[in-house]
Amino acid sequence: MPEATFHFPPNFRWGVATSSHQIEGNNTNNQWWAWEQQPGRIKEGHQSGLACDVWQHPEIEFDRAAAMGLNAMRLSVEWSRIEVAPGRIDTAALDRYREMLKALRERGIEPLVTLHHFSDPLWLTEQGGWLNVNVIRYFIRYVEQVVRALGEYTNLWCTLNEPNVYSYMGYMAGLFPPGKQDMRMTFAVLRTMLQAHAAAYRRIHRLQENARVGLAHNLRFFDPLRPHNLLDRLVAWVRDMGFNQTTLQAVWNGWWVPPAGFGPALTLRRTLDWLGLNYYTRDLVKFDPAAKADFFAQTMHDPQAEPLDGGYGELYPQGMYRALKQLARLGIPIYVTENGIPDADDDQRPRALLLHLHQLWRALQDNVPVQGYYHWTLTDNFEWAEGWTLRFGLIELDPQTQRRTPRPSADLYAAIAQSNAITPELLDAYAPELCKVLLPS
Ligand code: IFM
Repeated sequence: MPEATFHFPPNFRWGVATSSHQIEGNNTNNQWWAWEQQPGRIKEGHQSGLACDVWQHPEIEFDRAAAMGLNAMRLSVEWSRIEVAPGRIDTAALDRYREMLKALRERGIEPLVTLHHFSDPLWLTEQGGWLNVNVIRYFIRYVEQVVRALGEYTNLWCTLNEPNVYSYMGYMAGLFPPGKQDMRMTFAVLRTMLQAHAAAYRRIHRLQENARVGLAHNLRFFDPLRPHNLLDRLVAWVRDMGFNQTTLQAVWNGWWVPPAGFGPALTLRRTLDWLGLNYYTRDLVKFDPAAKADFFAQTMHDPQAEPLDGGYGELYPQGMYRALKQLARLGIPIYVTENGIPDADDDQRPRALLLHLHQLWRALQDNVPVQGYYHWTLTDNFEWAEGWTLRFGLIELDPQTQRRTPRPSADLYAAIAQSNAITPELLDAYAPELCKVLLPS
């Protein structure tokens, strides 16, 4: 057996990532719950319902994570539970989150708390949501309450999850609430979200001296289908600007770039202590003169690549290395705040996990300052417009009975976290075909 082992740095964070609406259950006071009640919005008419019942039984998840040897967990707090009506704070909800963070600490797990992960209180939606610029003020008021209540147990904060996905899916693709298809609104929402991020960044630092504040950015690759075709390259570049670069340019360089606008965004500049990378897949992009509504681009997946469940994308682990190298230019710590694949029968996940982590390891060898990896996700949860049809969990969940069954990749991930390494034995046991690919002969 070959001997090479891929070691990760001491103190590397091995975690799982989750979000409130996807796991807590009965989040009836937010816009997603209302959206799920509308026929035709969610695949197969699914609803979040009790989700993973984490609001009532968080210890089930925490015990599982601790038993796996994980030392980190990313979770979000639910604005609609905490601020039940404008300015009306439910202190019992905040206490509940305090108990949760304490319980994590007692298990040796460091919490990374996301303040906004796709769900908005209904009262905010009724006031126009993120199209109403007052939202910045409301968001700060809520953030202040959360930081005061939970600051004893964490200093690692993620202001927003994937503002690019929230604005694109809700205002361009129309697949998330409020179901709009309007480019002007899309970028108005994105701009407001990033302004709220910057304001939250400052407020958190005022409240907590040692705070470490970042945001989770979904970076997706858009590669030209025909690399030498100038028009394919152009439309791929436009996609990359619209989806990836607008956010990064604003919060790092303090500059709005098209199509989000053009000009200074000075108050946003350098509002990151760290950056979260949510990496999943890539698209190939082809110029198509007929696709006017899609900015003359057709997107597809590489026919040679392994497709993921439910048309989610293609297996493209090299994207992990490319993304980390790209983000390394910022010169700040990076957390992989999400990565995983939908794979109900777990026939791809062990291999995918190993391949993605190997690419992360490669980036570490190039001195990219990656501090941790949060797998999406611990237990199957409510996958937004895809309902329960996509299963991202290391642990399988039957949402009806709440029965949990660990998939083989849960054991694999536990073994990696515990040894802080990918060993030849693990490769051999979980994906022997990779030994030839990854190990020196
Ligand atoms: O489930 C989502 C998560 O809420 C945001 N990032 C992508 C995940 C998988 O699609």
